[in-house]
Amino acid sequence: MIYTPPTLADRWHCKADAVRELLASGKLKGFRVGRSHWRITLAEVERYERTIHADPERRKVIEGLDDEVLLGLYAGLVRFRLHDHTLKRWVKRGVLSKAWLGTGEEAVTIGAVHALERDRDVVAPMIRNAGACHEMGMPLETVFAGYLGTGDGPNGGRDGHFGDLGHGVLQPISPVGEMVPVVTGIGLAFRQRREPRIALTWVGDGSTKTTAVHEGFNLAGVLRSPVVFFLQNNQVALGTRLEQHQIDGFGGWPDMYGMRGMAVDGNNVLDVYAATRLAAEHARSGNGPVLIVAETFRMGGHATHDEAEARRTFAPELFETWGRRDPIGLYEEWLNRRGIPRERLEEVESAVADEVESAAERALASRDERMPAPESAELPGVSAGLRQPGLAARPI
Ligand SMILES: Cc1ncc(C[n+]2csc(CCOP(=O)(O)OP(=O)(O)O)c2C)c(N)n1
Ligand SMILES: [Mg+2]
Repeated sequence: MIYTPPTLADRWHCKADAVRELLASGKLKGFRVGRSHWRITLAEVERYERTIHADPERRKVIEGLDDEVLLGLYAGLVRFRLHDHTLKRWVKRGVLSKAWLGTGEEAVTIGAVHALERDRDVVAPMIRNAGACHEMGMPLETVFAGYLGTGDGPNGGRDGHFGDLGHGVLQPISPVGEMVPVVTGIGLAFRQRREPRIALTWVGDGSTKTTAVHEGFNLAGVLRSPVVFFLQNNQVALGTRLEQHQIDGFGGWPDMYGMRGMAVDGNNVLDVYAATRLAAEHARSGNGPVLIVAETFRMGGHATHDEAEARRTFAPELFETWGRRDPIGLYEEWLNRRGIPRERLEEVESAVADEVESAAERALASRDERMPAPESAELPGVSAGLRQPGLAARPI
């Protein structure tokens, strides 16, 4: 049975009147409606509820959440999706050449970040976790300036990878998996300085095939580094499906590295939140690292350039199955059943849509005035070193 409550997720993904209204009001300028098969079902709503009740410890955490936290999680999910929509729009309009999106996987990022002590913990996002930037407190306008590569962006327009340590966000680097040993080291530094802080990073299923991941997991396990690792299994790495690069799932991995292990429904923001809270407590109290395996699905391409190929990578039914598990639609339904009226959710949605829209407009407006001078791409010290004759003459 197809269940079609008037949720925000539905309005984004099918041609409902509300979308036309939002478009007419100018709030979602240039927004394109798509993926009409993203419909949550009653069976999935019930499954969502069962997941929340499955683990007594996590259930207790969820039952203790007040409306402020619940709506904060909701706002975070909406913000992340609209952040992605903005990037997609910019690609369609030729503002950006391509963008990497986390659409459909938002809960793994938002639930995890909200469970941290955001004023002292540190995160290292990968491309699928860009929402960690704004949820850790980086202003959206700065984030958008980062994509535009303008001088007012987080790294002065030097690189499309950005973070801000002031907000506890490490700047990612291109080789996947390399953040695992880095956060392990950061965790060790926290412990040596006796600071009650933890580090958290996400690793894709494909990235688990890199040496760095195994070195980092092993080191973290052996030295009991206070780190929470998320293994974000979205069933694919670029164009390689999970079963082409992994045998028997990841269930045995935490034991293999001597870490506490947890498995979560990556499309259930409450399950992710509760598991991360427990994992963070475990790591913060000196009990060592935790590896959380989150099952989710990449609803689009690796990036905006290969959407069509991605559609051919999996059977169409798989997109339908996961479309029925839209993390925002299901959470809206859960919130509503818990007694938060739809009007309240629409207010939050509307406020976040305004916030995203005006941040994007301001970032775009500053683009022409803020293009960095070419020489600003040099990093003091580092770039100077590369210019030294001895180094420059030796190709690496
Ligand atoms: C060490 C390394 N190898 C290959 C690449 C090219 N690359 C970028 S993303 C990616 C796929 C990663 O898949 P996964 O870890 O599952 O993350 P997902 O994209 O699914 O979120 C690859 C192969 C890279 N950036 N770094
Ligand atoms: Mg993957």
